Amino acid sequence: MRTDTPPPVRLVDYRPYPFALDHVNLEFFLEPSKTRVRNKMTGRRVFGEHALMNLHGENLKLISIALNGHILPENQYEQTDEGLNIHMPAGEFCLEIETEISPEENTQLSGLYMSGGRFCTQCEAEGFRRITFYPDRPDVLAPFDVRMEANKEKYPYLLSNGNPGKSGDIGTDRHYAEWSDPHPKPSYLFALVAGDFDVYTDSFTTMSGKETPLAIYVDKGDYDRCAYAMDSLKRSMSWDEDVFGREYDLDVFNIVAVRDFNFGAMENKGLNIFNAAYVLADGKTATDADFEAIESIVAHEYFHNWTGNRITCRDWFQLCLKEGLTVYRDQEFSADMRSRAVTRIKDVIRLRARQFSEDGGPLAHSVRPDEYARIDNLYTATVYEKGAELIRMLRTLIGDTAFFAGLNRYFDTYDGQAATIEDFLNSFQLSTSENIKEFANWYSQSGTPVVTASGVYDSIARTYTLTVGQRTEPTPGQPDKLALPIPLRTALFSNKGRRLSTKLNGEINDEHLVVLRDFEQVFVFTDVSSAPIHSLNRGFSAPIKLKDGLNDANRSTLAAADNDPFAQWEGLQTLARGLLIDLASNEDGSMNDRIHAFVDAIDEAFTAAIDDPAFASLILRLPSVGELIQDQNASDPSKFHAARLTLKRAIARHIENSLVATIQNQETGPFDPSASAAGRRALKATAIDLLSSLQNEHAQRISDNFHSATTMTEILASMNALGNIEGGGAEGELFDNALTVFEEKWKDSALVMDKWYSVQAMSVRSDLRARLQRLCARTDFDLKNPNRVRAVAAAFAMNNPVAFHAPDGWGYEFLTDIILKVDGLNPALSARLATAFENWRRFSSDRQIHAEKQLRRLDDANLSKNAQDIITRALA
Ligand code: 0A1
Ligand code: ZN
Repeated sequence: MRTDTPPPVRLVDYRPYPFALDHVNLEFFLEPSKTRVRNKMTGRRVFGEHALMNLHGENLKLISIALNGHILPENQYEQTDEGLNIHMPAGEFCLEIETEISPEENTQLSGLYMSGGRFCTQCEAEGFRRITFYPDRPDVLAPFDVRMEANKEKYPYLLSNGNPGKSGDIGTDRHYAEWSDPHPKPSYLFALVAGDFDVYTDSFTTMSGKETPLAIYVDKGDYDRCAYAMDSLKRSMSWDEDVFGREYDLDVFNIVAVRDFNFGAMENKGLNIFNAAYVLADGKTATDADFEAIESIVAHEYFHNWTGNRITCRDWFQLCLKEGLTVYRDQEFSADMRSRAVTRIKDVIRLRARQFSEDGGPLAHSVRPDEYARIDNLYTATVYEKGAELIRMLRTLIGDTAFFAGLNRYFDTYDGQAATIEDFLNSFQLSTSENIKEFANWYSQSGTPVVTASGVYDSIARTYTLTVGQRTEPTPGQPDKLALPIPLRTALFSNKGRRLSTKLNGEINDEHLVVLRDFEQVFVFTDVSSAPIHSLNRGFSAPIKLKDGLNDANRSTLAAADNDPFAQWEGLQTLARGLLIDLASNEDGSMNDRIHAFVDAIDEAFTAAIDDPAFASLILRLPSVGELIQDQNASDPSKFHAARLTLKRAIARHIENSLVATIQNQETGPFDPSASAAGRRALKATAIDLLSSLQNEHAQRISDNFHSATTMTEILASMNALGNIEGGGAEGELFDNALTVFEEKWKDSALVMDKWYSVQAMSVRSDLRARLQRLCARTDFDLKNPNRVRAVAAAFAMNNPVAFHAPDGWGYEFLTDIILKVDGLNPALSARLATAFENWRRFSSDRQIHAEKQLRRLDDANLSKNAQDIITRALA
């Protein structure tokens, strides 16, 4: 075990930087093995008696330092593992530092690195210090001027933040370009790209009439796969003007797609850098999920221009200030572009899968934590997704008018600055008469509140007394929990399924906002005409776990009657969850009546939803194994898998004809990426999945569908289904045959081949271990490419719980082997993979023994600080 764990970074230790930078001038002499960086910072000491200036620096070769035009003598500065400390005079300064770096040796993909022969950068959170010595903290803002010089033939495009300036040739084979970003920014938003690309261009005229050229830079040959990303960008720009009143603020906007990237994308000012997987799409190579992700990530990065760039974070504890708000904005955008109900359902599925499991395990932390060991590990579902839920709740609590007034006040007050959550909340407090003081506790308290509800009807007084309580389990470092303000959109239905108009707090309505502020509270509805069934947390108005005290019959009534599609879906999910959990521990057939009742309820809702195929497909979706095991102890994922299979079979048998007809429904005409066409394909994919639960009965049909399908969504759905039809013989051959055909067709397209890898890694079949080993031995399995590693390791560990948690521990061992190999190359990636162990203590004791063995193996391996942080917390 590591004993030299460094002390954590603490929010209470925040101190403003004593120096201000007025201007930064960067010059790059780009060579893959030796890039020279000249950094000229002008500024002043703002306060403080100590004249020591701390500059961060990592993996840099220092060439020279000059202060106010003179070479700095060595006794005037000190170089440490973390950077430079320089003795500075009072007043203004001009500091010039020259360093050398080796982009081609940078496999961490943080700082300046090479991808596909091109230079690119990733500076958030602390990558800029791998480029030059600098106060690499988000509260030091400066306007940047950048000059790049490089070989002209190899790197014809030279890009950076802001607006383009002069460019020209130098001698015969080199050239230069200058960029100037007038908006003061922190170093994490710096970006540089140099290389040869296909360039897809367009333009957008902003609300004040300014025509802004837009460009997407992609690998040569990928030009035809840019249209959807460009269209998404233009729709995002327009939506941000319409809904939030925010206009773009530079002369150009550029996006660059790179093959090797640790995350989805990065919002660098005016020069967003993307993982190519979230830019490139066409009707042949991309699934509808890809189109949807591209739309939302392009929007997300663009929206950061205001929420993150114009107003940034004072320190990294405030990360949710930009991320939670920006995720909220991109979710609203997707809801407006697509179906609001379907978008909300998908957001909730994701929240439950990723954030609830994080919040319930050893890696739980609050949306704004008090301390962290490694900043890279704070880019979590909690900061992003729960952070977005907090914004949504705030809006529900204070109403639309105060919400937009508060947001505008925030933009007006903090534009050009680095802000805190307090600044943000204060902007809303000044715009509403609601007291939102307690709301701040949502930011500091971790864990998912469990809300319980029960009601009593008084037929004489015509009242319904609803008792609602909340409890949050202890989480690491937080044994005692506060009561949080929880807004619950609530409706009452008659037992015939009619929505009742009732009175609460003097207001008559058929839906009320019940705000639970204490640990337990009683709400009395009056004018209640008959014994009601309550429907709580409609639209998932709060990120909680609800125990609403209803029985299956109540739920079926609500599911059939509710006109709110989210509530209807949620009712069926709750029904399914209860049934699956019971089914997993009852193998004796005693559940048949409940199964039949459930299948009838699903059939009714499905038939009613048939005109909205996207929604209909979600009606047919059962909670995932990952979701089902969350609240269980000593769990065995294979039992939940078997329970799901039983229920899927029952559904499939019941609506078999309709599912077969859905599959046979061939689309004609050119590919249509719209939400409605995607909805039809989603339903088809669900039909394929359900029919595959009947094993070889429909295997041939699914295989035929694979061969005749024209869209990637259907092709992948068929391959997935074949992968899960267990058994050797013909069915196994159908899967392998499909894989061979697919590989032959797409072997030269890395992003498509990632799907080929993932389908196999996610398949539940007895030959999986050997299959995974074969995959990892292939020459195109590149440990330096995060997409490829994730296509195998993350797909397996995060999306194949049955195999990953195999009782003999081979899944844990397989992941550990990969983490050990990746860690030396890319710590951000290995740490992310290690989070798959987060809930290891929830599993059966045999599994825990194997998981712990592998965690100890990792703990002993002297891993990177990032990976070690995850392992230490998982083992604590
Ligand atoms: N800020 C970017 C993505 C991002 C994620 C993690 C990072 O470092 C660990 C850095 C950037 C976004 O939200 O899109
Ligand atoms: Zn973001």
